Amino acid sequence: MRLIAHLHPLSSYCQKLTIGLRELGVPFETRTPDLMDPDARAAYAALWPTAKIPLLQHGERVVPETSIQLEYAQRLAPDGARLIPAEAEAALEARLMDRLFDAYVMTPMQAFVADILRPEAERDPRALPDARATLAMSYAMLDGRLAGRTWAAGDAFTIADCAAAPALFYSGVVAPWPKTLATLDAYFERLLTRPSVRQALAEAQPFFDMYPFRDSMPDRFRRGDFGAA
Ligand SMILES: N[C@@H](CCC(=O)N[C@@H](CS)C(=O)NCC(=O)O)C(=O)O
Repeated sequence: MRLIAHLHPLSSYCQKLTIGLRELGVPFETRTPDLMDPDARAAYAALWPTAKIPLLQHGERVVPETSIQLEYAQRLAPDGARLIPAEAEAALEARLMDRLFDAYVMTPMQAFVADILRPEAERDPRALPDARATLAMSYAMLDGRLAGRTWAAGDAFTIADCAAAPALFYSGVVAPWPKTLATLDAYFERLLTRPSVRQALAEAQPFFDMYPFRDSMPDRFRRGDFGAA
């Protein structure tokens, strides 16, 4: 049965999914819904009411939400590859870090995009200061928690790293972390060496012109230079 991923390569959560699927070695096909077209959007929302991307379809089954999608895909992985460790404590740490990256990096990062796309009169004056404060807290928390680790939850690359790579890629554009957070900075550079991450970013690069903060993006990324593999 084919696994179909509805996605757009520029989207951070879609990158989280494709990074994870490739880490698991699970083959998938992609479809890009045209969410600006009312009929296409209604058809997409009929699959799952939030109409968020990405969405997974596996036969009759519709799987929403990236963390659940990756847990579902793990069941399909050949060779028993895992993104959520089998051992209970390690699994908790991977899930916790996945939640931290989603809730406290992705969410405030998305606030910048939502704000700039909104008509000026509808902008919430608290939105960006709050998002900046959340990111500052998160960066410091993550810098501490990542100490001594290769990947977000320890020695193994997990679901948390799938979340971390696109979250930090885009949050580093809208609100760069201070270079004094050397552990976080080194972790981000390590993520950029991972083939699954590089592939997701390379797939996004042709669409960077659509990204509202493209002018703040480091030149190396705009050029599609994601560092030494
Ligand atoms: N919690 C969701 C978040 C998905 C999400 O926020 N997707 C964004 C793209 S990165 C989206 O669909 N934005 C379009 C919209 O909200 O209409 C998940 O993990 O799948």
